[in-house]
Amino acid sequence: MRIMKETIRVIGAPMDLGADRRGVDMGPSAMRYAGLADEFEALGISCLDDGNVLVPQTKQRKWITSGTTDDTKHLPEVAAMCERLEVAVAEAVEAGEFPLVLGGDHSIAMGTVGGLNQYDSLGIIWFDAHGDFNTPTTSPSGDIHGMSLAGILGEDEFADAGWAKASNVAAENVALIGARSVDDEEREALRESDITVYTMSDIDERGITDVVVDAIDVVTDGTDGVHVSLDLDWLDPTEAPGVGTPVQGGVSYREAHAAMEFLGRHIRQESDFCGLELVEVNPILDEQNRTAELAVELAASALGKQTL
Ligand SMILES: [Mn+2]
Repeated sequence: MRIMKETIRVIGAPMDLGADRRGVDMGPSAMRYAGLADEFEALGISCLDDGNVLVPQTKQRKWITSGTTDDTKHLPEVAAMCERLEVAVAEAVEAGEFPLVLGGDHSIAMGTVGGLNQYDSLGIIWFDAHGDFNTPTTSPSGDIHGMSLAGILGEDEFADAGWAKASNVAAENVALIGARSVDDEEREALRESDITVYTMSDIDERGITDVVVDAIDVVTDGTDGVHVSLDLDWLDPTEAPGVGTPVQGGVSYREAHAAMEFLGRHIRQESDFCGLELVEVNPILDEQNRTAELAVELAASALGKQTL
C-alpha cells in the first residue's frame, strides 16, 4: 500500500490549439474558480498552484503558425507547449508532489505523460468519449487532441516524426474507458493495438465498478506508476455540457463518482497513483460553471474524498 502524497501541485495548461473549437483554454481558470484548492485543503492535502504553463493565445496564431499543416494543426506550438508542461510535471514528481494538470485540450496529455518519465513503467487510464487514437494520416480533422494517445504510444507516424512517444508506456498497460465516438480507421487501429478498450456498452453490461476493477488490473500489471487522464466528455452532456466535443450517451454523475472513488482507493494498493489531468472543460459552452465544478468534485473523489 503506497502512501498518498501530501501535496498536490496544480499546473494549468490553457491549451486550445489542439482542438477545433475555442474555449478550453479557459478551463484552468474555471476549475480554479470552482474552488479546486479549497476542496483539497478540506481533505487535508496541501495544494500548491504554480499558475499556468505558457501557451500562445489564439489571437497570436497568425504569427506563429509556421510548421502547421492540415494533417497536424499547430503541431509546433503543441509540441513546444508539451515540452514546457513536461518540465513542470517532472519538477513536481521530483519534489515528491502529486501533479494535477488542468487542461486545456487533450493534446496536453503528451506533455503530462512525458513529465512522468521517472517511472520505469507507467500505466494509463484514459476516460474519454473518443479514442484519441488517430494519426496525422487517419485524422479527419488534423486536430491533435484526437491523436494524443497515439502520440504517447508512438504509433509509427509519430515515431517517424520523432516526437511525443513515451518510452515507459506500453499499450498493454493502457485502458480506455467510455468510448462511444470512434472514427473508422481509428477503430481498426484500436482493434489492432494492445490497448484495452471499454466502450459505453461494456459499462452498460458490466457496470462501472466491474469495468474499473478490470482496468486497474490492466494498468497496474508490472507498472510502478499509474496516470489518470480524465476527459470531461466521458460524462454525458446532460451532466457535463461544457466540454470541447460533447457526445451523447456518456456516463452519469453517479457512475463517474463511483469510478473515481474506486480507482482512488484501489490503484494505490497495487502501484503508485502518480498523476491526474482534467481536460476539455469548455466554459463558453458550460452552464454556470457546472462542468468545471464537476471536474473538481471528481478529482477530489479520486484523491480521497469520501462521504464517511
Ligand atoms: Mn480526449
